[in-house]
Amino acid sequence: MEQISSGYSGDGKPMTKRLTVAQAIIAFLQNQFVERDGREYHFFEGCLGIFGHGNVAGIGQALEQDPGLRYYLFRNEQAMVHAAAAFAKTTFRMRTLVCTSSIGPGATNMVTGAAMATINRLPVLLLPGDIFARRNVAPVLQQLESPSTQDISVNDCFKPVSRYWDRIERPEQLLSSLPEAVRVLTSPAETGAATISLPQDVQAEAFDFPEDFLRKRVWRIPRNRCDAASLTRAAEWVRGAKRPLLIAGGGVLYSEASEALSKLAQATGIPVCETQAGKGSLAFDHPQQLGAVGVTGTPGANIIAREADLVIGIGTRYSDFTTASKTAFQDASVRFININVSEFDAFKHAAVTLVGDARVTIGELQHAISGYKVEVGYAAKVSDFRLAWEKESGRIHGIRKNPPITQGEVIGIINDFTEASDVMVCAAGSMPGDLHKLWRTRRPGGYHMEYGYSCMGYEIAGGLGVKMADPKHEVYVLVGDGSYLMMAQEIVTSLQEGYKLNIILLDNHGFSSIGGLSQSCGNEGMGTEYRYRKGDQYKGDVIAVDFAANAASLGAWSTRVRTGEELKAALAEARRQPHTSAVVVETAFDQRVPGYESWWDVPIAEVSESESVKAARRRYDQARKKERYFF
Ligand SMILES: Cc1ncc(C[n+]2csc(CCOP(=O)(O)OP(=O)(O)O)c2C)c(N)n1
Ligand SMILES: [Mg+2]
Repeated sequence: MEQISSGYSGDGKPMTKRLTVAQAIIAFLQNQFVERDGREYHFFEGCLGIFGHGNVAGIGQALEQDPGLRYYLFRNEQAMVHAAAAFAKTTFRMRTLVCTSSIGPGATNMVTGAAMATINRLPVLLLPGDIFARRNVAPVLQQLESPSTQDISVNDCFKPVSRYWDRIERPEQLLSSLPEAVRVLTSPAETGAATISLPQDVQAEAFDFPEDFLRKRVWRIPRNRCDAASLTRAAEWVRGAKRPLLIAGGGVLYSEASEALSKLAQATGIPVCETQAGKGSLAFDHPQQLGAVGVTGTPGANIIAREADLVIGIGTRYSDFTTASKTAFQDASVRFININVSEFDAFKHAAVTLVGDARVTIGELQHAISGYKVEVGYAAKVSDFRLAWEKESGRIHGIRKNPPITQGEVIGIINDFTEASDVMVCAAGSMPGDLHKLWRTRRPGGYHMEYGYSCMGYEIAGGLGVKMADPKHEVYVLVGDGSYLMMAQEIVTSLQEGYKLNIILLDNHGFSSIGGLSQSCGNEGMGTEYRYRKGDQYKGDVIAVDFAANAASLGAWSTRVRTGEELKAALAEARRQPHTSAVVVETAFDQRVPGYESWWDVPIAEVSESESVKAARRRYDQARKKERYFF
């Protein structure tokens, strides 16, 4: 049994350890653990970083002296945060990584990553260096000065994108700040980016830290139960429902509630659809699984949603992609029950709020409605939609075109090639919509999509974070040419660390997604293709970037393919490779997987000289009439 210390030495003085602020942080972080369902985890598994004068002598010194928190050298600070968040997502938020940066640009490079982590509700601890607290040598290199205050630095930019923000001006502030940061990070309802700004001089200052502060601490991740009266009300609503629908969001996965959801769906026959973050909550072939819902949804899920009289949202924040910009639910008297750890999300759509952990609340709801089953006709409709979608997705997977081949075919080939234990990683462009519909997910965690922020550049860095969290899985990173050009450099880090990634780069010479969107808004796709300038426009030849050579130059094994057969052979070769590989496949820019039974609010110019824009505006005005408020 662990000794409980009185915290005092024999002579009555508190036991302390003289450490620098940076050394104390590194010692403290190593001793933070979380526990859920009787399993205990080290919460901070390592520290990703790039050193500069703002952290090398402080945090850098501490990490070098104490290798207990393993250091990983990255190539771009934004990518560090992506990797840390992807790591946390892979572990269902039970473990995460710390990110250290220098001051100035090193710090602000992390702001985009912080926003991404906070939006996706993923814990990451950011330790940007900051300007001198002492101030006498200001302005220091990379300091942004203000004539109106000395109490500001570029690190204030982290405030709106962090769930916790602090600046350590005196060593003893750590004693209250660090535990508060870990409380927020380990809170299922509050989690996101926690940012602790560390002035360069303060990092190196010594202080007598109480030994108790540095002792092992275990944070219990609770499975909170919901309010009993609300549960009774919710059960009444379910019993009265003719056309209920369950929406599985990311919260189902983070709570590891897939089995509970599967049981509820099977016992009641209530169909389940999935958001991007919730995809994989149920296996693709589960009898109640309707697949993706919303803008990028399947026909069955969207028709059932349109007609539903009761929507039970679990762990979803109802983004516009899920609600089809508030047009998805059209039944005049549709009502909502929301199961969510976060009160903020639970109250959306004027729902009955079951504020609690998804797994226990699903179980309690099932108990409260025991005996309830949807009518036979409704169950039959759900299974007809399932069969129809199997046929339609099979058709898209099976489209065979001469090169350049279609994205649907590429997705089908990769999906068939990969195994249940593999992980597919993606984030931005036209692939997320296609994958949401088409990818046949076989286990929770097998589908890793960053679509809260849909941040171009996440893919390779995120894939690395996934691999670091669970190296026994093969990781398949699906990345567009646009995203690759934004952030490919962590290929080098993957080789440095021996974490293998299977990258598949779909080269359609530009932004197919935004090109399609531009056209659907009545425009001509200006600025969405990678072509040489010709006069005022980009109408010259395609700019032939040699992506295979680019990936090879960073150290990856790479190859270029044009047909489906070549792709299959390349995937097999990549699998045999011991290190990171990149398979570059040219795909058609304008052969897109269609949308089904849904709509997305992207406002169209109210006045224009273009006939196609005017027509798009008329369609838009019509479609917007379906947007609803729920009171
Ligand atoms: C950092 C960032 N900048 C801009 C966007 C807006 N955006 C969304 S998709 C996209 C194009 C992506 O191009 P590519 O990766 O080639 O994918 P494709 O659309 O061709 O499938 C852009 C510019 C974004 N999501 N993220
Ligand atoms: Mg592209």
